[in-house]
Amino acid sequence: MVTCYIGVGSNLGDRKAYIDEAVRLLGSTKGVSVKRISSIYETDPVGGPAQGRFLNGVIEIDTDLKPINLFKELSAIEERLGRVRGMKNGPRTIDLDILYFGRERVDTADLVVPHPRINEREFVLKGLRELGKA
Ligand code: PH2
Ligand code: MG
Ligand code: MG
Repeated sequence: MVTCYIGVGSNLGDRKAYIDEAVRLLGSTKGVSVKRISSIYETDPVGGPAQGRFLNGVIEIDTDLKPINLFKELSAIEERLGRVRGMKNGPRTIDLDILYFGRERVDTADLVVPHPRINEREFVLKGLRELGKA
């Protein structure tokens, strides 16, 4: 069992509803239990095109999955919640990023953990700080 931190973000549609539904789907994923959720806060978009403000937060989970399988489950939830992959850093109904996976390091074409941009993203650090991870 490994404790992981997942960054969640949304800036399209009913942002809070997408985040709530993502947390619910994550909690019903086999091999995952949701432990704590930071507050959900509004942030200005960083990078990408001109786009609406985000709601962001951080979710703490325990998991028995391997990092790549957790990544696949997160991608399936994104797809189920209408995520359409367009422009890099563009607007999205839901984004679920693995920030930390215990102390593990992953460096593959599909997945890099810890997330390489944690320290330059206040919208992620805020949630991690609340949960005592930054
Ligand atoms: N995600 C990005 C790029 N920019 N800005 C904010 N405020 N919140 C995000 O979640 C976010 C972003 C790429 O995933
Ligand atoms: Mg992201
Ligand atoms: Mg992402």
